[in-house]
Amino acid sequence: MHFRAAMKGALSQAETRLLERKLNDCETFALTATKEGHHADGRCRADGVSAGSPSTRRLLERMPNDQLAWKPHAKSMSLGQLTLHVAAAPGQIAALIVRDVVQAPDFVSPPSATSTAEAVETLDRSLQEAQRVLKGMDDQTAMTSWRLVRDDKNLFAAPKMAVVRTILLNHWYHHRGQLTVYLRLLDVPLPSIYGPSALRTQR
Ligand code: NI
Repeated sequence: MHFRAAMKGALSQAETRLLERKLNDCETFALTATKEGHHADGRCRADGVSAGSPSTRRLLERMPNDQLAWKPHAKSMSLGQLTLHVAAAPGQIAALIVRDVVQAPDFVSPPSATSTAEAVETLDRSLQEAQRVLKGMDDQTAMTSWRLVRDDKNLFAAPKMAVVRTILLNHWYHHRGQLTVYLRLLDVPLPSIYGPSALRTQR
């Protein structure tokens, strides 16, 4: 609440309403996940995805088609690779969560988006898939164990609910933040995500 009060003085009314809505989305999800544990229903889990989707779509729409190969560092993903990863991740990870045991993928040279339009279409399909999976996941299933293995060796195990929170949602938000830095370095005007960007008038 102190955070809300502090932010209110610095924002316009419209921006305050947007921030309130985002905070409410996040708090609803976080409180249900932590206080009620297994009583979190599939709809709430899916809300975690839908809360982030309009701002992610606005971001992807701004990816410049002529900079797909650009990268901020030799070891970084290219803009096209990062954009496609942000677009595809929710659906791909949801598809993995449906299963109980998953073979670890090889994390080598991720594919690149070939255009802004492809990235946005991929995001739309990916979010539909993630929401379909999460809405259909009942509480009992959400608390069952999910395992990542390589051959017969366990690499990671956690309740499916925790995998949704960390690998599906937190990981997605992490890469979206990374993408905002790429676009900033390329001088692309950024949309508002959690409050106004530095270029309020160019949203
Ligand atoms: Ni990733």
